Amino acid sequence: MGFFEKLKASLTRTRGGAAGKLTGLFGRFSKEGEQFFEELEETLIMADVGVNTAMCATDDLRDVVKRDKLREPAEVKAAFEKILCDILTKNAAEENLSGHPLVILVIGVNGVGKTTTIGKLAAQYSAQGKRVLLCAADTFRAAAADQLEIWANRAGVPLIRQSEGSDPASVVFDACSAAKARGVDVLICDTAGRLHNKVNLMSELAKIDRVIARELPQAARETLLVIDATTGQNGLEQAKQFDNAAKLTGVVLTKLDGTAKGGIVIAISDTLKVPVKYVGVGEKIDDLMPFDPNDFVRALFDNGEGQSE
Ligand SMILES: Nc1nc2c(ncn2[C@@H]2O[C@H](COP(=O)(O)OP(=O)(O)O)[C@@H](O)[C@H]2O)c(=O)[nH]1
Ligand SMILES: [Mg+2]
Repeated sequence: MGFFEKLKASLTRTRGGAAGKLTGLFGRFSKEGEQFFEELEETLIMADVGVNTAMCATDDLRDVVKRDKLREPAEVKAAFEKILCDILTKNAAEENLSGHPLVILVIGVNGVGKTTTIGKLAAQYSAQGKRVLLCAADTFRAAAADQLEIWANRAGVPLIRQSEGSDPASVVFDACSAAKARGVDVLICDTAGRLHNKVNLMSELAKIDRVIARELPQAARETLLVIDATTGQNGLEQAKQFDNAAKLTGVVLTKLDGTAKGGIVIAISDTLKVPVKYVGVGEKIDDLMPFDPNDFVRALFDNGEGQSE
């Protein structure tokens, strides 16, 4: 299955899924006037789009419908698809990934899928012929490095680790040295997800950041925040903490296969102002896909029964 099919499968899995509801709603546009907009806002909130974003998107549609005198459900739907696409693409930051090597720092709370995502990314870069190195900077539990090692083996790439409880920045230092010595193209660092103390989190990430900047000054840098789609608005709240602690370049939204409410993608883009770069749609090594806003919006409105209501 491709990105679109997998996404569609998850968004339409339940009868109450976001996709089916939205499509049905647009079919009733002309008959219901203002009530349509209220229902739209409600449906978006229920689909995890978030109150603010849902309100703004609905207001935008109201304006466009009025300005362009739209009457046909298909026109209104197309206008709304464009509004959602704009939200998803407006934060596509200027990429500056020209340096070498590429160093990807992967952050996020426990259990969201960081280690799994790193394994998937490693496999993708490796398949592109890049020399990949993984760094187990989640030193909080020995099991974390063990789990990353399993993924390193699956992806067929090497791993740098130290003993449990060692300083994460020191593992990153080792990994940077190894990256230089071995001519690595992509270094991906796993980090601990505990969030008990924001000051700790910030100082730990800052320290790791300084080590990378000093050891690999020519590196292109990427900091990916991993968010579990099934945690909805809670996940978004946690994400804001990480957004304050590190300069994010992108979001990976995992477990999209586990929710019928795809709206969280829109909430993230609109709230965090960073692009969603990848989505996880399963636990297997090839279950990570680059995020495509147009495909996503199309999947959100495709109820799997063609254009029927
Ligand atoms: N269904 C599904 N499960 C996922 C996905 N990504 C990760 N997981 C699962 O989520 C759990 C936690 O993943 P892990 O990588 O250990 O999270 P970490 O604590 O952030 O490193 C594991 O059971 C993974 O198999 C995904 O895209 N879909
Ligand atoms: Mg982990």
